[in-house]
Amino acid sequence: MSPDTAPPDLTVIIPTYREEENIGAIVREVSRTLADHSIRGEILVVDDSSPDRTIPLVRDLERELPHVRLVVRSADPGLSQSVVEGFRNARGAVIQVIDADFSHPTTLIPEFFRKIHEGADVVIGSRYTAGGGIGEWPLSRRIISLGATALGRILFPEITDPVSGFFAVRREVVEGAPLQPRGYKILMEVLGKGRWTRAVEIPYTFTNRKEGASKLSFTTILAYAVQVADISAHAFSRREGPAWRELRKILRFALVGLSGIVVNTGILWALTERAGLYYLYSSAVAIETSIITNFLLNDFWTFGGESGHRMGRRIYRFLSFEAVSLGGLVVNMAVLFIGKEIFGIYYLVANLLGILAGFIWNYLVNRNVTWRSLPLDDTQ
Ligand SMILES: Nc1nc2c(ncn2[C@@H]2O[C@H](COP(=O)(O)OP(=O)(O)OP(=O)(O)O)[C@@H](O)[C@H]2O)c(=O)[nH]1
Ligand SMILES: [Mg+2]
Repeated sequence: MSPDTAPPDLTVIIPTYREEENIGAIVREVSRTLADHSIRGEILVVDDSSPDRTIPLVRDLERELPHVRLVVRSADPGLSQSVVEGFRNARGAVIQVIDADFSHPTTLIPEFFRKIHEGADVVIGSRYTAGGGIGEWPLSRRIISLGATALGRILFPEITDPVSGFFAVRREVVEGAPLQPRGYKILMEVLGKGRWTRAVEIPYTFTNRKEGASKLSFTTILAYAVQVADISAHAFSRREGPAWRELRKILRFALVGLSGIVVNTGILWALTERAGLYYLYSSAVAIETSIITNFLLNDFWTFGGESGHRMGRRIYRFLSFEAVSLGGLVVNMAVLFIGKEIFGIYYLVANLLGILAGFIWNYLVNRNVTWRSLPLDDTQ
């Protein structure tokens, strides 16, 4: 392509490593989809020096199709690194990322493109929203995928598939963003460090690759956990953006919980020592009072800052909070019991684990039920 031609409207990045069986067919299929919808697009294949025939095959395609380009990388191999290299080389105003192995339906690309034009900054192909799905995955892969998704959803609760490999962004989202690509979960990095406000999801069903084996390993999972921690630290230091708004809720919720301990202890002491009440009666009053003060602080402070939709009236939120707190008590005691009786952990230590589990329970259920906000978009 000569440098003086107008830039394309869309860049489709296809990262590849050893994709000789798929690359020709996928490039042609994407190409046809773009032509069918009159989208002026380019296809950017980013390859990590595959030792198979991927590179010569794409070279042939480059000669045959003017809108196909190949970038060959020779250092620091990796899927995320390759996608970021693609971002740097992309000329389109909209950037789409898609796997080479037909896991992602190319026919949806025009819909991604349209959503960006309708105002979305990020469009995510989701396996976990209504209408989406995964193929025949073995149980272990299902569990790992769900775990990774759950971890990601702590920071981006409204996004059902924050680790999807099938997504599109407006170019400004990633341009100049301090991305630190590693591992497989480039979308998390984009959501954590890119500039965006509006994300939209499109359901799709993941199709298994026919050739080759999955590369998922323990190190992949570890790298992902490190990435989530890094994104959290980034959000914390910037104090802006969607991930920061979530982190702030978690921190506030924790502070409110600590204040509840003070209220609980104070009332227990006062009623027992000053009012001469039997300590278990004092405790009942102390617990309920701290639940009420926690609720009020969370309702006005932790979850009160934004104008998002909330479940019904305050009284319903309060009843929900009570029920969730009761559940938290059960979780706390169950972990204490299992830790002590089954794993033989010293009971005070087991109780700390119980408190942590109870906190996670309380936060997640209250965040997503008691103070649930509306879904991101009207598409679901
Ligand atoms: N450039 C580059 N591309 C990669 C690398 N690893 C994977 N890819 C490509 O990234 C896409 C997704 O990789 P897959 O191996 O299909 O990952 P997956 O879908 O999680 O696993 P399976 O399909 O089960 O193997 C494919 O297009 C791969 O060719 C890499 O290290 N560098
Ligand atoms: Mg795949």
